[in-house]
Amino acid sequence: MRSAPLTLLLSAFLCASGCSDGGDGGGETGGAGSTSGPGSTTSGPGSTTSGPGSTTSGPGDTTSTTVGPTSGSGGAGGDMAGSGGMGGGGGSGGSGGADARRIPAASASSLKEAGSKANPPILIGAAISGSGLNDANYKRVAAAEHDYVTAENEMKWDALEPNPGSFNYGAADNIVNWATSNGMKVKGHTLVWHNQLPGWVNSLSGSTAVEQAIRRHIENVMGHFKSKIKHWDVVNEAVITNSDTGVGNPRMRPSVFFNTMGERFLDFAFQVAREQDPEAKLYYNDYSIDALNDKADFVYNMVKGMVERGVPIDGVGFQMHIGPPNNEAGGPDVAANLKRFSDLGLEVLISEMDINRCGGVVTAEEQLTYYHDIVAACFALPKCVAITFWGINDGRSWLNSWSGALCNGQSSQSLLFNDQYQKKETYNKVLDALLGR
Ligand code: 9MR
Repeated sequence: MRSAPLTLLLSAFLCASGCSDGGDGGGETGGAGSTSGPGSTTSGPGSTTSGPGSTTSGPGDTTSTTVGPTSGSGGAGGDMAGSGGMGGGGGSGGSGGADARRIPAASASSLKEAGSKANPPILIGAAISGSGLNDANYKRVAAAEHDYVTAENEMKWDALEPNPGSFNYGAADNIVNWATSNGMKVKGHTLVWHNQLPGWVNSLSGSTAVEQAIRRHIENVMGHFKSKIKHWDVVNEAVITNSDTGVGNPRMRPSVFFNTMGERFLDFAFQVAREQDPEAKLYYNDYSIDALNDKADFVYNMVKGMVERGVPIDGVGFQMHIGPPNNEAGGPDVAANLKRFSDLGLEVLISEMDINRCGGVVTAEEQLTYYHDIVAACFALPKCVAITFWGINDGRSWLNSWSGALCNGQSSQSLLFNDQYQKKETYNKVLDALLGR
């Protein structure tokens, strides 16, 4: 891995006023290997032949909000901004336009304070698990430092609709109610994903049955949470490459959705979501698209096509799982990559960040550099509206037991707090970046 902190910082700022697209990244050919992503137990054997293309149209409420710091009270895109609007700043935020910068707070004693006082504000999130909420220290740190929540597993299809048309909201409600009672916003994760699907969905045959299942699921789930959740990961991880690092032969991922409906399942899901809630922010979310590589290029073109067709997509989540089994993005490419998506008029989000130290692939020094510089790259873009970390403390990280993450039960040391919930040096680097230091 190459680290170039100065270059990245410069690049992040220069890119805020214009970087070229492209770059094909990568270079290595991916292994032939399995294409399982961070979580792919599924997908049919399916062909990788492309689907029948995309019909589209769409009621396209393309209110897609271009954000800009000049929007007076709005901040980063309508409801994305904290309830405080422009946070402590109160100013107009500069001259506006695509090249406008975010102005950092002068000081802050928590991550969420740094985020909410920036102008425009930026949400600071964490993946929250139901089991974590049984731990008082976990809850204390989560609420003190974050103002945005993603349920780690409790809002996936298998959890919410284990049998056709039969919905279980108990575990998800617990997290959502805890978040809202602590003044935190919630992002629903995730409506249409090949993984953590109940068996009955994978057994559906024919595009009509799959369309009906998608529609019922989205309408019911978004309807249930309508008053509390205004941000949704509508489609998750629809693209694969030969390697989970985002390199080699990018293509649509075989799944019950793609295999029956073709690529138009994406447009369809976003259109149904928009019909269900005209005000919600609707996101596409994926891993190993963090820097300039084969997968990021493919997703860029896919999303660009959706925007051009008027599909109601509001933004893209860059999961930012850095280190095994995912990409090792850490350089200036992250800034350039986020910038090109933002230039499509979309919001961008860092949606699941962690940096895995297992296997020694990422050194301690590189981890600190990456935490700082990647957060700084997002912060430099007014349309980067949220940064979510995938967990609170190292001891509970999904990576510790994930095959491919090289941890084998040891701590991935991947997050901002240690097992005693003390702040790590990684925390200080993130706070520095949020304060423009
Ligand atoms: O962190 C989640 C872990 O507990 C689950 O076992 C896993 C199963 O797929 O999903 C993890 O979260 C994933 C997220 O929902 C989507 N992006 C990749 C995340 C890490 O695998």
